[in-house]
Amino acid sequence: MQEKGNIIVLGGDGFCGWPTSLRLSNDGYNVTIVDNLSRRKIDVELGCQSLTPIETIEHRLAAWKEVSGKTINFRNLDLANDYFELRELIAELKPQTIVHFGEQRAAPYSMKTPKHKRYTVNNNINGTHNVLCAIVDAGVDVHLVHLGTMGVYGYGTAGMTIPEGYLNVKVDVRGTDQNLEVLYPPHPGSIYHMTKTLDAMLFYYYNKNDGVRITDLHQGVVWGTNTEETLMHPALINRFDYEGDYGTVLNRFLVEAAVGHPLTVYGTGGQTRAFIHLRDSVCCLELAITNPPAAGERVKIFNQVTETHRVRELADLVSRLTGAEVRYYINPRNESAENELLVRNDQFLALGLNPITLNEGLLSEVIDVAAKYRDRCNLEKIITNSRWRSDIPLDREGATAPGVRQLV
Ligand code: NAD
Ligand code: USQ
Repeated sequence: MQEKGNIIVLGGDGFCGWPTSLRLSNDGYNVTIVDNLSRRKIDVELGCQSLTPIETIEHRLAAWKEVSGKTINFRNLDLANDYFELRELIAELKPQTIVHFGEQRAAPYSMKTPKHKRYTVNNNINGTHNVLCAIVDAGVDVHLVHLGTMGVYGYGTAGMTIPEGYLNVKVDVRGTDQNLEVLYPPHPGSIYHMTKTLDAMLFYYYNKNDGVRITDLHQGVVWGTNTEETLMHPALINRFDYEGDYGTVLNRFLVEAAVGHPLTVYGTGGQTRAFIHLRDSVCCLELAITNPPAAGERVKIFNQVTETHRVRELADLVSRLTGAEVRYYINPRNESAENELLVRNDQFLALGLNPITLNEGLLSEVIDVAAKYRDRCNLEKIITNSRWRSDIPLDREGATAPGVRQLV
């Protein structure tokens, strides 16, 4: 395969970053992972590990070399603090692309305590700003591809379809309507989501002032666990979060079903969210990298989603497939109980994305992984102890019907 140039993957040891790093290496890029392994340290803090037994980064990279013959380099740097090392690395490698997964990404973790709120803001905002500042400081023309979130839009759309980043508005200029395109108004629902809306402002500024070429990917909830590459060797296995802070809804339901825990629907389960399978997430990254913005182009924004689902419908689907009991818990979050969600994703479709949609085969694949490692599941860690406000009660019991335990 033809050598394609240098790519730095920030946060390349994580759930989305690891399979993406493997794919880019397979594609012929010379990949360097930068990660401070903070996610592994948070496992220790939470007293809970990935459901799948993940190897050390050194063993992961050795296994990749063994099966693919390719080398992925690794640098242990903290994006939020190791500015000079990061700038030197960018100046030395002159990467064509930097992919930025390196943030604290769990909304419940970001809401646990003031310490966790401050950590999330310091880590994510300083990290993103350091990356942008270092790109300009190093004087390298880099395409920065950032993993953002659908949560920047909020999930209530007043019946309209959410556009890809920019909204057409009409303004009244001395009695005449004029059309304007503005950044979609931010509407974050957690401290974590708020950091992503602030990232967007940093991108806007560095693109306008310094001409940094940036793509911001507004990704939905990722589900699944394997990609072609992570299946190539047992030591390449991807992390699989299921506990109350980092586990995301569909993967949690699939693990809960595998270990015989009731499915944990929050509130009425009327929340509708956008989803994407991990394999499509990796595919979208490849498409974003090979379709960079031109010099002088504004920040490119893609909605990285393939479908939307309502939480209680996902629970019912998993229950039908597995026989698991569905339980309704007092929602620990401050979010709309019921919402519709319509989202555009035309840009990735136009670039050739062939979406993987929810199907029983893929759900069963995740259930099989969950069943294989069920003995590693710490049942005590499934119910979250994080909540959006201190007056929201923690609910460890749940109820068999929506509404029974709702707050009045
Ligand atoms: P993850 O927590 O598994 O991975 C993030 C990685 O970044 C970890 O390996 C962590 O150690 C590293 N990191 C964090 N702060 C760092 C710092 N200061 N310096 C160096 N490394 C640092 O998360 P993920 O699920 O892979 O998510 C990656 C990105 O994708 C995040 O930015 C997240 O917001 C976004 N995203 C994820 C999902 C999802 O469902 N997982 C959905 C939408 C968007
Ligand atoms: N939910 C349940 N039961 C659970 C877990 C979650 O009902 O056991 C509900 C939540 O209340 C929420 C929805 O499911 O309404 C989604 O929650 P989630 O934990 O799956 O996802 P979220 O907190 O939004 O965060 C995840 C990722 C984050 C990413 C975001 C994309 O952790 O990094 O940015 O998905 S999005 O949701 O589109 O904003």
